[in-house]
Amino acid sequence: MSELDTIVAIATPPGRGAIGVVRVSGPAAARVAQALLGRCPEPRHATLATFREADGAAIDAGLALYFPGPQSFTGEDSLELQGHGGPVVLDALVQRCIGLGCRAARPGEFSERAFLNGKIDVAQAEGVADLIDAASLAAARAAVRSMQGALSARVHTLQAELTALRVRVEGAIDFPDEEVPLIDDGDVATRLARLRTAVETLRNDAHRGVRLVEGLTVVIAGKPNAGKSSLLNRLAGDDVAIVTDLPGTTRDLLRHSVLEGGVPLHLVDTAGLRVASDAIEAEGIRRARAAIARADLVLYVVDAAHEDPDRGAIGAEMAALAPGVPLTIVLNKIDLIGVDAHAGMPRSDATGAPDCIELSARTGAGVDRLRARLRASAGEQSSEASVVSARRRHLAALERADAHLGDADRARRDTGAPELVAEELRCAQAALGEITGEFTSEDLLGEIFRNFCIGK
Ligand SMILES: Nc1nc2c(ncn2[C@@H]2O[C@H](COP(=O)(O)OP(=O)(O)OP(=O)(O)O)[C@@H](O)[C@H]2O)c(=O)[nH]1
Ligand SMILES: [Mg+2]
Repeated sequence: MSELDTIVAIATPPGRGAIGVVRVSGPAAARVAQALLGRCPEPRHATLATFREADGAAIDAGLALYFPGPQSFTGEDSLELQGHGGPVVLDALVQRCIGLGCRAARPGEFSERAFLNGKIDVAQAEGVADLIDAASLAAARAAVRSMQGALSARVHTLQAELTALRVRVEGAIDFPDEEVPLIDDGDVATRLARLRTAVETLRNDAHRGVRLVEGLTVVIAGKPNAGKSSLLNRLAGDDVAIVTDLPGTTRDLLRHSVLEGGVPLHLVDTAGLRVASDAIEAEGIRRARAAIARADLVLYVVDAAHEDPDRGAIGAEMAALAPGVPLTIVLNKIDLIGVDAHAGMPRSDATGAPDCIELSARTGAGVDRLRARLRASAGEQSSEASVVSARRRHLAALERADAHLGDADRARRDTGAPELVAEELRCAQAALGEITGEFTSEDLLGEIFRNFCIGK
């Protein structure tokens, strides 16, 4: 890729619309404006103009905006043409720009140039893409925070603390003959502990941000015949799973995704938990337990017509499988026990016990309450101002940074050798740098921007 060519793309979605925007960025932007409009618009002033072919024929008329670099999104000279949003006219405009020496932009190339010119870092560019893709208001809010640099700022704070720590530790390497202990142990230990806590906090917030984009995994668990598959079918609004009155019907994990309040929910139906009667069921139950352990939320279904559940015991059983994962007990089959219009009221008698929703998967009574509960859990984890939109790769980088900090701490304790501690700190800093793109390989950068849309 030549940094010096000029790129062009349609920035509005394909199809017909009131307005269509064509974007040009690169050194030829002013020359393109001159040829296309007869003059280059005054910088940053909306200018009414006719967009013309080489022979003078009008392609369209609309607003033209010229942004001389570096005061533009990409940091380069840029031209924005706001014409009418028809596919033919927009294509004609792009062809005309190509005729004037522009090249059709690759997906994400405008953002990539903004990154290469230091206008935004990679985490911010990803925030822009996440904002465009946001499926809920909460996801959009988190994306705006990342786009405006909230995630990057927190990474920079960690970087600054790491730099200060490295200065101390590396200082000890330079004076190997000193009699004093090489590392002022107490100070380094305190700073390391503080850093690890900060990385952990950011990891938690980033994790919630990832879930906003990727959705929540909701695992439906319980004893055989409780009505788990019936509940999946009810929530899916479709006959997804086999339902029979034979206990042990479901063996495999069955996945189905729905949108609830704009947040994707990945529902997982599981085999009933009991002592297995054969090898197939045993494997099903093993998979059910593994799914529960990875859940973001567990719905534990109980056949209320046949059982008065011990909520404390269920809470303890699920907590052992999936520590810290929220649990809702679903009292199913209330149609059989004549529970009336109060169906679905969350019960809140025993304090500390998991919340409980009464419903009938067969009739649908009370299911709205459950949906409201699911929306709440999807929303409550996201409305806080600390949640930033984040990607798996950010989480992985934070995990690596944390592991290196852990190794640094161990090296400090076990050997006290400043070289070893310094090396781990350097690695931790490099891992953090991947989030903002400081230390990201070109391949990975290409991969990140390729997933953006054209014209962005
Ligand atoms: N009356 C009534 N019957 C229900 C309700 N929900 C499920 N059932 C019945 O209960 C039986 C078991 O339902 P399933 O959905 O297969 O239960 P499951 O928990 O998936 O069972 P396994 O896959 O064997 O673990 C079926 O006969 C269903 O029709 C309900 O709300 N009311
Ligand atoms: Mg089932």
